[in-house]
Amino acid sequence: AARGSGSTALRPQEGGIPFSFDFNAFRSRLRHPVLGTRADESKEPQSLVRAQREKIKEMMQFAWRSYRLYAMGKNELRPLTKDGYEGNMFGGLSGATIIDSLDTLYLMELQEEFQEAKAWVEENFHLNVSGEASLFEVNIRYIGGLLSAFYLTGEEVFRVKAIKLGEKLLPAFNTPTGIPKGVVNFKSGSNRSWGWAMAGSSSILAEFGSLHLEFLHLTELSGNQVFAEKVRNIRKVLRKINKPFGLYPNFLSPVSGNWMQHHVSVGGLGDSFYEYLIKSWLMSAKTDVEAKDMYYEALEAIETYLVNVSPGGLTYIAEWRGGILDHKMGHLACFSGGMIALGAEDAKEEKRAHYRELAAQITKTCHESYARSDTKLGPEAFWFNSGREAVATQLSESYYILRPEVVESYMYLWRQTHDPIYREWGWEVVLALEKYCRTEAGFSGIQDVYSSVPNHDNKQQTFFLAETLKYLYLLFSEDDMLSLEDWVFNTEAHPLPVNHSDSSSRAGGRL
Ligand code: DMJ
Repeated sequence: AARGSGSTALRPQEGGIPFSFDFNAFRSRLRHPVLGTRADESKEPQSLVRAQREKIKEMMQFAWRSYRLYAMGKNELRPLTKDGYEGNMFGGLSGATIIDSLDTLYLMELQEEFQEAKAWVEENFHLNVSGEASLFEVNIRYIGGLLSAFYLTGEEVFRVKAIKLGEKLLPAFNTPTGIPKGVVNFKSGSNRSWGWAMAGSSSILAEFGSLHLEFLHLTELSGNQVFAEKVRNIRKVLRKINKPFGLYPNFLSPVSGNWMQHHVSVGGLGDSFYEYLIKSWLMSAKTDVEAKDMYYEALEAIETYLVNVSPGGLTYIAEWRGGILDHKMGHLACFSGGMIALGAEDAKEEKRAHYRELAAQITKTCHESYARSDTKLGPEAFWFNSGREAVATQLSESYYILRPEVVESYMYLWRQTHDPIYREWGWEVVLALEKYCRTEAGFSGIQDVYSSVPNHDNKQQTFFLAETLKYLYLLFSEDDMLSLEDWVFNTEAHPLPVNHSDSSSRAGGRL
């Protein structure tokens, strides 16, 4: 327990990491208690909000218990067939739902369930696997989940496993530019790009652009500079490269360092790159000025070329293909309302109110995509053309897979404005999830949000427990629970601490 009150000794087979992190010192630097002060608990007017929070906690407990009953140790639960599913993104790693759930269970004070999850990580989370893994998915879910679990609890097992898993990802960076490829082979240490990424020639902006937060923390917790060096190099390449109209295309060659196609999107393939710029600035306690500048420059270009207002008055962010716009927004792009709200406070003074309003308008549009469906859940993509607005135009885009982005934006907008509309909208989602996605054995996505007879997809996605339920819970909690002064959420909603300390006194990398 040398590392502080929360730390526990490791079992011999886990091995140690020859570096110590002063957990108590870290905790003493936080501005707020992690779970907040709960000043509201005794006040009568808060009882409705408390009941709503309890309901969301019950949903988490149900999702967890269903997973535990039918799929414990597998990556995901299939609630209709009542079994588990491994998928092909994690290189043979198991328990993605467990790692993704740790911090949500902790936050909701589901202590028994948290202990079950922790025990599984201690006993059964083995890293000696040999498959092909997505660098991005392993990073945001496993590394992010383990890092948060460590920072919340001080339990050494999470720190050690995060670092060891991080080391297994490093071969992805063995490319001429240092821009990592999307897939890493855990056995051979070889890497490759996704076959669908410009015929296997490209790395994806959202993938290599969403490593910065976690990798700086890996350096912080291990004392090993290699992680920080890898992501600083990515930043360097991106800073230098010519950007068409200031925009960042989604496909980049890791060999030549050139863009491979001029497709720009704040939704899939681009999304969390922008998110990690503003969050790098915030996580650095506002010292990473380069990230801040890159974020606001990118946002200006996005506003100039991609943001539109529909004839019906809905603000949306279109996708850009070499100058031609697709007037559509993916569900994934709906995180941007929250991101723009989060970044508004540090914009130039004359832009702050404008960004707050833009964030509110985009979030309103995303709410419309929910409100215009029969289930009150939103489709995977919605269009603004041929007289239709904020609706999907084909069945193949009409599904809802328990994604978090819309409630994520409600949470940030609530914290910024305290406008009750965001809790109202969040509660609409809770009711819809209960009505259309809850099954006898867990929650499932649905294939058509425009049909009130649900056709379930038989998948309880890990991000439902990591993100959707966590953001809903936070929406109905006080602002000092995981205060945004102390924490940034990675793109899988795992909280990582802001670096409040003087960087020169740290043994690890500068966050
Ligand atoms: C999550 O894994 C992350 O939020 C990621 O950034 C995007 N996709 C899913 C949720 O929709």
